[in-house]
Amino acid sequence: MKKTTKRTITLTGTLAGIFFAGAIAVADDMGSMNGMSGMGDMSSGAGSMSATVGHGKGIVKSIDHKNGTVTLEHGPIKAFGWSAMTMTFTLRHRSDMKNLKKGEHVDFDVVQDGQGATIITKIHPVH
Ligand SMILES: [Cu+2]
Repeated sequence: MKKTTKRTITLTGTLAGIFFAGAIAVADDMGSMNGMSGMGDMSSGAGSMSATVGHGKGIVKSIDHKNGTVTLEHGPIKAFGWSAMTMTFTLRHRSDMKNLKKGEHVDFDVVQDGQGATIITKIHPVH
């Protein structure tokens, strides 16, 4: 009789312990899930910023083969809220330069690297 009571108490204690541990584990999971979703929001926000691609049309003003840049007089680029202006872009692919000539009309895609540089990822003459 005494033995049985003792075992029952021990068993109950163990079950309570498991349940308690389980409850903590669930709480931990929820905490980490919240943390992850928060980080996910942050990283997706930063990712979408750097992944924003602007589309523009312009005229080639000059090409700098040494530095791999091209200066364009370009129209508005809606994705970045830019108005028309003349500016210099870095070409992601230097091989694009050989398709460009001064005075030529071009279509281009541009991204910002987050460090002040504007990089043309695609550019081709419009005929
Ligand atoms: Cu510009």
